[in-house]
Amino acid sequence: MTSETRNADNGLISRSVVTRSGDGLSAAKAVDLDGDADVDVSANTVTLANGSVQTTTSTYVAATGTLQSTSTAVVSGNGLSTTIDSDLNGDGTIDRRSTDVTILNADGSGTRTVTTYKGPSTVEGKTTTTTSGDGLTILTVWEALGQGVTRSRTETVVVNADGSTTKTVSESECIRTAQ
Ligand SMILES: [Ca+2]
Ligand SMILES: [Ca+2]
Repeated sequence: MTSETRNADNGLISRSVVTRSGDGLSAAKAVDLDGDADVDVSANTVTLANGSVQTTTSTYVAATGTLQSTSTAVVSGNGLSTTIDSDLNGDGTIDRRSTDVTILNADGSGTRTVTTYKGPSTVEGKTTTTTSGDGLTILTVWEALGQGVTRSRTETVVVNADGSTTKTVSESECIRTAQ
């Protein structure tokens, strides 16, 4: 499927081409942002054997067509886990990684953990949000692991007898000395 934007003189402004595989498990999108027929952004989506969906987005230098950056996102089949690997300078080495994982418990409570990395494996920061089964208590903990700072925030909502609600927020910060 091709979609184009043209100016009043019918000159090409931009073009986007989407190609899907016959089995529907993969799709490729190529976008020419400036109408010069060179692809500036491409996105390839493929469904992996375990049901996860992987999308690789690449940007290209307009003048030379060389690879500028790549970002690969993998979303689990149930949607509860996302990993994004970014190669910011197109040299094939991952510069940033982030993961976003949600665990749902039988009682309705859940924990979502978002972790950012420098490079593929050095943890930079982590945010953990725990929500109670009734949804009335939310605990958020921030860890800046490189700096040894942890901050937390607890939000509790109480439903009063007259139907009104009272929300209590408490925050704390703990600065650890470097080990
Ligand atoms: Ca172009
Ligand atoms: Ca890189």
